[in-house]
Amino acid sequence: MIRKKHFLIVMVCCLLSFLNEAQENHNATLQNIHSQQKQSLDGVWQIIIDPLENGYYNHRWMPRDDGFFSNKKMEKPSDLIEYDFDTDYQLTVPGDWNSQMEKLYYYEGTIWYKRSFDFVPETNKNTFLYFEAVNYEAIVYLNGEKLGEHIGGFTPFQFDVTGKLKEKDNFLIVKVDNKRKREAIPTINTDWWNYGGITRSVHLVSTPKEYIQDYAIGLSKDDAKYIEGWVKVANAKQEAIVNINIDALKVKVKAKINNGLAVFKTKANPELWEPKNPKLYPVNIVFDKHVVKDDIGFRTIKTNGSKILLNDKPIFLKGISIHEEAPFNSGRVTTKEECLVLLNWAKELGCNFIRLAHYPHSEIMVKEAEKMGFLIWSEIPVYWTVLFENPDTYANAENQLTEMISRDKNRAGIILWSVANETPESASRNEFLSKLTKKVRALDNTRLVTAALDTQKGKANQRVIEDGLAENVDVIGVNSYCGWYGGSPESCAGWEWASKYNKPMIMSEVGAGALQGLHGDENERWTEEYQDDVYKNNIEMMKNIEFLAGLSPWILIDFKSHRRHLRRIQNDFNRKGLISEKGIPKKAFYTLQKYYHEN
Ligand code: GCB
Repeated sequence: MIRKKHFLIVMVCCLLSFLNEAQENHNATLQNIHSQQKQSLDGVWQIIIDPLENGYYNHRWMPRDDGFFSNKKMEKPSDLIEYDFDTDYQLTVPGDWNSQMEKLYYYEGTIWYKRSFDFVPETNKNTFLYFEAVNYEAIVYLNGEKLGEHIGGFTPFQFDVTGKLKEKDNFLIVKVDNKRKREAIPTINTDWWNYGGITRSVHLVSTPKEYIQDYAIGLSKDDAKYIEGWVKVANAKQEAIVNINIDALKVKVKAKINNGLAVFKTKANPELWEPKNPKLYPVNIVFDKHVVKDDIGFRTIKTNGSKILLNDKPIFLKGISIHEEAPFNSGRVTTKEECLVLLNWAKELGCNFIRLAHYPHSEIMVKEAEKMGFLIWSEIPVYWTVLFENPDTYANAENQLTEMISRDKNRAGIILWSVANETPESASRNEFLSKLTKKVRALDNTRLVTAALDTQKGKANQRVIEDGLAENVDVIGVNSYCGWYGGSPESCAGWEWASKYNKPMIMSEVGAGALQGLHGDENERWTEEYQDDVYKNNIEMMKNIEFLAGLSPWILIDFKSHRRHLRRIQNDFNRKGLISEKGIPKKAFYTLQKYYHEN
């Protein structure tokens, strides 16, 4: 028999640290689609490469009403239709186009994707078309009708297609455009490959008519004896009940819906999630016929002076930065196996922390990392010199931030939301980024806010962290390339750091380039010995930074970048990886590993 106390629900809406996002984010996509009834639209798609966008614009540069989305076919021999998806090229989804077809290696522009499919409609169900990510702009059409658009290459979006699907021969057409734009997020200039395409999976997700749309569940920030959260139910009757069951903790909550939202707070005594014991509890959220299952970890994350506290205990973050670059073949990561290869290398290195740079990685990457006990830094691509004065640029950044937090808010592994990387100081930048930090707190005040800064001032071997944004973040990320972009490697050990802020600092980037297999003198750039020397000296430097709470050197593996032209060494790769793109560790890998194992 279930004892009465387990039904105890404390309705303290306004005090709940978890409630904010439910109120702030009205357009949230379905939470945790991987636990829902779905049909995959992955596989081979027909494509048309359209650099002039004449599938969209006519010769007067006006949008056509008979664009490629109408999927016209010749009916009689005299017809003039200058495209045909079904006899054109093909690409696999998920996947970037640059690494699937030689002629698309450098391509930036529009490609039209088409996929036909059958569907078995069920009465009393809703259907959503869900894209895990498309880089960068997507315009989506179903059976010739425009469903909508999405901007931003790394976060999910969906359309309600209930009642719009036929049993046979539906055709879905997506115009994907990865042209870089000055006002975009990221902007024109980045140090990674602009992989275009439907880079992550596409699904049709079915839910009951009254369905669980979203939820946030975690340990109470202010009182770790409680689990609290909210469940958002679409089309629910007022005062209907949502059940939240965590059997292993004997938690059985019945929460009443008020204006679509069921808020709860209940006593519980979970084993706390931490890197050495990444305990996740199966949680069942039940509303009428709709059941969503998740595995949720419970922990708190805070700062105290220059310390980061996990479950109220100081923790030093032994990290590594990771791009979403596939091991062995490069290109975008598309499978769980590839995620696991990257994560296992980080484990082997001795990490308890990963910085997922420079944009939100896939949901599967985050979930696998959490299962393996990694603390995670997740960020949006507000990178270098974006147009800080432009309100549309801000709106775009805020939207990507909201979508990132919305998708991953139930992941105990994520402890840091980062709003930017290496942005140049100015009044407009400070305003832009402090607005973003406020937005993070409004959406989720249970985690820490950070940004990777490169604003250090100082002469000779003195470095002072001084940045208008530092006041606004909880944790200061510092990117510093002593021994590579400035200073000789041996000078780094003698660098002394000071901070104007009583806050933790993470050395969010530090590193040097080396071509795996190239050996020589430690003064010779690009050799493994040079890179190793930079690591050794920077480690000595970091040992003397009292307010250092962790590091995430740059970077786990060599990755493709349009900025890296030195053919004999770089061959389009940024060579700062500790592991080559073929999976072979360089000397510095073992140096960092030794440091992590000894500390
Ligand atoms: C940085 C950037 C990172 C680059 C790296 C480099 O500071 O944050 O995206 O890849 O330097 O290798 O120059």
